[in-house]
Amino acid sequence: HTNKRWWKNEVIYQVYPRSFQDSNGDGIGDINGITSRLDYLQSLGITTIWLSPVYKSPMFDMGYDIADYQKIDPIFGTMKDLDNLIVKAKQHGMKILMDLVVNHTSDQCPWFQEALKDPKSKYRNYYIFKHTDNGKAPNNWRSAFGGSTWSKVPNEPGTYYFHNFAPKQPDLNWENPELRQAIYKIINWWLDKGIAGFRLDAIMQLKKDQDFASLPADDVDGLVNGEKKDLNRPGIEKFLSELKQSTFAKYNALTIGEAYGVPAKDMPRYIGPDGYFSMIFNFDIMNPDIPDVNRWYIKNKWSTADWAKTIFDSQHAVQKAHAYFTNIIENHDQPRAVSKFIQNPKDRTPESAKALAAVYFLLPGVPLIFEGQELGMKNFKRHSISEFNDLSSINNYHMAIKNGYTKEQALQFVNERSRDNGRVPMQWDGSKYGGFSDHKPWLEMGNDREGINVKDEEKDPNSVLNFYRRLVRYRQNDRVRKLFIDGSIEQIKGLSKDIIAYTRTLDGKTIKVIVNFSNHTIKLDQPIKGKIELNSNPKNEDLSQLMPFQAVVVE
Ligand code: TEU
Ligand code: CA
Repeated sequence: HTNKRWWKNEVIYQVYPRSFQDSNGDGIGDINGITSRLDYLQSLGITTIWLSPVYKSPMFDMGYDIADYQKIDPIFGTMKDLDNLIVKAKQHGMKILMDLVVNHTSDQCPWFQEALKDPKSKYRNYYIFKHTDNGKAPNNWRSAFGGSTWSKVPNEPGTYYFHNFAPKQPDLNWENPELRQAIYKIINWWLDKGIAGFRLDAIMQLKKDQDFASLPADDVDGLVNGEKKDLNRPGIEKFLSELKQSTFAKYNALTIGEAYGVPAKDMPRYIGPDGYFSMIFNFDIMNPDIPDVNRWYIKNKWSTADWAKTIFDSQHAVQKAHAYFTNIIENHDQPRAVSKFIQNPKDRTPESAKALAAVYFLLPGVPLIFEGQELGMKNFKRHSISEFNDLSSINNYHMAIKNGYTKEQALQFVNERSRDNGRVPMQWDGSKYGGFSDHKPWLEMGNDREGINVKDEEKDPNSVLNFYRRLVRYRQNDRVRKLFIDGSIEQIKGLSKDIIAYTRTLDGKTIKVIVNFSNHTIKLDQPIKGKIELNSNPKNEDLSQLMPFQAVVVE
């Protein structure tokens, strides 16, 4: 790539491979399934596809527990299938981003198996082992999926290994230079295959405070959110810089950090023109409803105005750093956007799905669509905890009960926040298995497929899908694309507490994005002036008022 920040022009789509398209009738999505749907992604205007992990894995955390970084898990296909996908995607004008999970491996990874087998093995130093004399865990940090970050090493009394996530996901020891070199080698091997880059999983957690000191407990389990001691800690920048120089920089690869906890003042170093990553996701706007992303029973009260403030504050911070967000409203760890950001269940309609699309898609930076988001898919309500697959959901259910909530309340929290919500198979049509498979899918289909599926939405010019298509086509037009990527952003204030509105400006040209984020018609004191370029509700073109959830883009 001659242009250093070539990736600014991309529109990215996240595929959750298990749930996108099954090609061989086993009820599990796979790589050949993705290849068979490239025409669809092209019709949406996508230029880069990010694949959640397809590496060999026992799938305890659905592939985020990798047993072999250089093999494809047989449920997803073969390395040949992946090479074919890379080639076919290119023919469709699309690049492939892989998921890089190097904070931890699976406990089935040969490195960890060797480390367990022999305390003298060099692989012991690939992970974090500690011995205590009192038999208790080395500290009181809580792992992301509940319980201690420490698990006992079998047959070695008093010896523990560290895991930020599940016990079956031991953390790698980034303090060890040999481990780091081993990781870089794997990354370069992938980049040599011709992929465009990586999404970097849990990347801010590579550095742990080496004192491994306990902190005051913050919940009834006597533990404390471990992130206080292992998220964006001093010393991490040395790792990130070396990682970039040893790998991504040589290929001018696109990297998107899954980076919680980068403060505004650090952004120039992380994602400025010579930053460690190309971009980071904007998680600031993802969780208005909860203060701790791993404890769903603790709730925030929030309003449209609060959420809007987060959007504009975060965008100003990133612009000040001459940096870019990858803008998202969904991913595979999140509920469906319509079910989370639209607080009144009655308002969770195609109209509000389009309003959400308009709010985030035209922000500075690079937009990303998570599979099914473009259809307006919603959360799928489950009636018993046994219906959930996601380990984080099961942990949250039990934590809520420990905190004194009833089973019904606990189930409600989990339904609202479960990561399974985003993992329900893609709804290609209204048939029994949604066109996803001809076999019972690994996770139950949503029960609102009627109308919310690709086949039906393609026929309806006002569907959520066709609105996304228009949004992508409009934003990618040479006439305005640069403005949407690089233009400044200012909130338009004072229209109504229920309106989210902003201007985008570049070289004297200004475009307004105005969205009624409520279920009632809003009359405006001053009609909006200008030419309507996009309108989520073409029945109303009178810009002295906005219909419920109407979104307009005006030049
Ligand atoms: O997520 C990291 C992360 O921040 C999650 O722990 C997040 O807090 C949680 O999913 C919210 O419920 C990444 C992946 O996106 C996630 O799917 C993995 O489970 C996790 O890393 C471990 O690899
Ligand atoms: Ca399959």
